[in-house]
Formats: sequence, structure tokens, C-alpha cells
Amino acid sequence: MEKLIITAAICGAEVLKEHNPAVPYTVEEIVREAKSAYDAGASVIHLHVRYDDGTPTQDKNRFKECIDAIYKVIPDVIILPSTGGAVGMTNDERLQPTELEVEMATLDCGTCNFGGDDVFTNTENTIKHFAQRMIERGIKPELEVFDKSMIEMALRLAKKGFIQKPFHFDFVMGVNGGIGGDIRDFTFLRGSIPEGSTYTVAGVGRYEFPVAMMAIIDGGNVRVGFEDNVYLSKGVLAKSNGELVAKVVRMAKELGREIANPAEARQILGLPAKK
Ligand code: KMH
Ligand code: ZN
Repeated sequence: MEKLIITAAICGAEVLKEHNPAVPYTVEEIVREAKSAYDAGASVIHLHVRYDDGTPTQDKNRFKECIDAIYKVIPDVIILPSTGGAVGMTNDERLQPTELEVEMATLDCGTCNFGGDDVFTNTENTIKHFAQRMIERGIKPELEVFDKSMIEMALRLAKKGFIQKPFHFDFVMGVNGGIGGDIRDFTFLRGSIPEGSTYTVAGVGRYEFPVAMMAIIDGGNVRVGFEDNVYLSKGVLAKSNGELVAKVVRMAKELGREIANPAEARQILGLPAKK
């Protein structure tokens, strides 16, 4: 079995310090959380950025400031910026991080409800536009699927040349409006991606560690972090993203799965080695 790639989604766009005081907003806090996750065993940082007051932004300059600051302390980490941003942002706003020198970026593969009155909108033409941009910029997309239909969408667009192999999926499970995080949901998504694809699971809230366990056993990869869940265990807030990553590392060790470093993660994902 391949080594386990752990992604840390350290910040997100929705979670606030009111939910967990360790949620990072400032550049310094973002660097602190990225480093804590890396030190614990994460090789990929899924990055959203905020202004100092916590407002989510896709501002290219803010991304650059954060990415440069992260590379200063952990130069070999893989940074995977969001092109999802926050609900309600325009496509042009969302696409800004693709103007930077990044190895990967998220590509959200469909529209879904996102709790309350929010709808996370990704029309077919939006997905094509984002995918085309990533091909032009040599950025590998992480295919974010919140439901099975989004796998169909990704594979259909791949047939039309908008997405290239090898595919890397992220099963985001447990969003209010997407698929759940039970074993049958995992099996359904896992069984629906083509041979030769890689995947990560991102369980939201209480699903975080159960779906991590499923992926560890199956040979998949795991995302944890404040974007998805702020608790280390029921009622116990995680002090850092590193604590969430460390828990996955312990689970993997118990199950005999080794952890990939960034160079190994690049190889598994089919990314060029970093110079
Ligand atoms: N914040 C969500 C609306 C992504 O990073 O591409 C979208 C999201 C997915 O987080
Ligand atoms: Zn995200």
C-alpha cells in the first residue's frame, strides 16, 4: 500500500475563532497552524486565507503573502489553495490564487446546498472555466466532490479534455447538502472513481475521524483540519491543526500505514519533484 498523504485544511472560509480560538486569521497565525500540521505529519496544506478580522478573501496578494510566509518556514510542503473561496464570491474572485505559482488547487465539481440558506454554486460552465485555467497554468486540480453526482461531472468533463489523468479526488463528506459520512457513503464514492485515481477523504464534523479510518484501511488519503472540524474528540477542542494531524498519524501507525513526506506525496500524486 502507498504511504498515507495527510492534508491539513487549516483555516477554511466559514469556521471562526468563536468556534475554536486557534482558528487562524492573520498571516502569522496561518503560518503557525501550517507549521503545526506539517510538524505533526501533514505534507499538504489546503489553504484559504482571511483578512486580520477573519473575513475570508481570495485576494491574490493576501494568498501570496501567506504562501511566501509558509514556504519560509516549511519550504518543501505542498500548498493547495482553494478556488472555492466562500459562498457568494464571484468566479473571478475565486480564481485569483491560480495566478500564482502553485502546484495544485481545488476544483469544485458541482453545486450543492451549504447549510442554512447558502448554496455553493459551481455550474458546468464554471467548472469548465476553472479546469481550463488550471490546465493552462500547469496546476493539478484536486477534484472536490460533495456528492456522487460530482464524480459523474468530473469524469464527463475529463472525457471532453477539461481534466487530465491521473485524477485526484477529495471526497468531502458530511456537508449539510452533500453526501453523509457513513461506510456505505464512503464505499459508494470510492467505488465510483476510475482505477489509477488517488483520493483523499475530508469528513466534516463528527465524520472526520471515522472516514479517515476508512481511507487509511482502504489505501486512500486523509484530510483533517479546522476547515472541517474543530474537535479532537467529543467536546474537546483541538489546540491546533497539528493535534488533529497527530491523531491521524496515531491511527495510521496502529493500522500499519506509513506517512508520506512531501516528496513522497508528490510522487504518489504525479506532481513534478520540487526543485
Ligand atoms: N468554503 C466552501 C464554500 C474549496 O476549498 O474549494 C468551499 C470550499 C471548497 O471550501
Ligand atoms: Zn476549502
